[in-house]
Amino acid sequence: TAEVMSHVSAHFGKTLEECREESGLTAEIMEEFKHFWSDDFDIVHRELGCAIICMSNKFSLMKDDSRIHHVNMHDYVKSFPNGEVLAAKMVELIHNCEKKYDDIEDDCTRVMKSAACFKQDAKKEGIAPEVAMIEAVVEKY
Ligand code: B8M
Repeated sequence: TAEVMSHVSAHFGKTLEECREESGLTAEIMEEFKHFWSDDFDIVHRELGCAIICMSNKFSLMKDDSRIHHVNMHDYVKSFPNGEVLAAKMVELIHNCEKKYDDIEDDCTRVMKSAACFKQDAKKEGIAPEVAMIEAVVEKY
């Protein structure tokens, strides 16, 4: 659900600052991770893909090939309140998007494209959080 996704996003987003320098993601491109979900935010910068890889690695959510680690991702989502209702769906949506862009060799670009696809599909499924929902839970983490 969007509620669970707001918790996952709030927690995951805490690692953005640690990853800014190595990913080259400037505050101009993305100020805070919650904006990922904003309708006004376009996922078009390769640097965001680099940042998501760096952030995922803080929780071992990706394998060495920068593709999602299905078991770790499932467990991570499940660790949030009511997470079990979102875990399988989230892994399925991300994996489906990864497959679409599997031919892109550059890891950062492929992850950025997959993330844009995931955002779009999560919206379609009604599990995308509003930015305000993330703001409401961000202080819990
Ligand atoms: C690794 C995802 C962590 C979940 C945080 C919540 C939303 C953020 C979205 C990132 C999209 C993940 C796409 C990863 C594609 C991997 O090939």
